[in-house]
Amino acid sequence: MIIIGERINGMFRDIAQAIREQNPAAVQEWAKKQEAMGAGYLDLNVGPAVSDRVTAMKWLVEVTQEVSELPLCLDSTDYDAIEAGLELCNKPAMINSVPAVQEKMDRIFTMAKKFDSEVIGLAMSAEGIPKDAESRVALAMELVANCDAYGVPLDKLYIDPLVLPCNVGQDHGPEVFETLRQIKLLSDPPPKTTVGLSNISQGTGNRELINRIFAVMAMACGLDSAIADACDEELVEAVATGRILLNMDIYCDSYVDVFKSQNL
Ligand code: THG
Repeated sequence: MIIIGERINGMFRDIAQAIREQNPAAVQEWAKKQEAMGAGYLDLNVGPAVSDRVTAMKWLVEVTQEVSELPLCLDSTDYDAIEAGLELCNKPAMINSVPAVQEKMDRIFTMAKKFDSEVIGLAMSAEGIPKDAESRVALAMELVANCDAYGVPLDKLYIDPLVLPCNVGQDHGPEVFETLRQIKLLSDPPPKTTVGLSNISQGTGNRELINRIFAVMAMACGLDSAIADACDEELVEAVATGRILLNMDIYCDSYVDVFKSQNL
């Protein structure tokens, strides 16, 4: 499983302040730290408090690329901000995200084709997030069909079944695992999968423990990547170990260090 580092997000106070003051220090520090811990991508999200999201996203892309070569995952519901960010990316990036809503898929898959981007597709419609796996998989199928119709290779599509905090949506957990299993049967090649891992523990105690256990359970159901806390040492160790047990990496005594050095 690939970790998409979640920390450059204006939801965190230090990043919100960095954007406000146009001071790159905190952004660049987190970029380097997450890369050193083995993150394979860096999620960039300007956060909820920014008025000019286009300018803020462009700035995040620029200052992040000054210190890291990792591919970026541009995280916004503002597609103008995503497009402006993609113009500046030095290498193909990931678009985060698009729901199964036709006019949004039209714009995002056109953009993905133009910029050779990967795309995170959300298992939600204009009506919201369904609970049962069957409905989530049906929305995933719409995303697959549109991805294909716009000529974007299916292995560039990541389906996110959408994870809710377990203290409010506990009954969604098994549906998310079942959705992950079924997504791999949708097409050949199948789409990849991702989740916002830290969502599962928002507002709970034992956050790191819940994140870690959810991650390895989801890996066993076919989870390919997660937007997650790359700086949580024990999470990284759990993911590296999961990769060994799923025979995705070859065992050696130093496999955790090898995982961190690879930015898979
Ligand atoms: N799917 C996709 N993209 C996503 C999400 C998703 N992007 C955003 C989010 N969800 C994933 N990223 C985070 C980042 C931080 C937290 C949760 C998810 C988090 N933050 C602390 C909190 O809310 O308690 C903030 C604490 C602080 O302010 O210091 O948990 O699901 N495709």
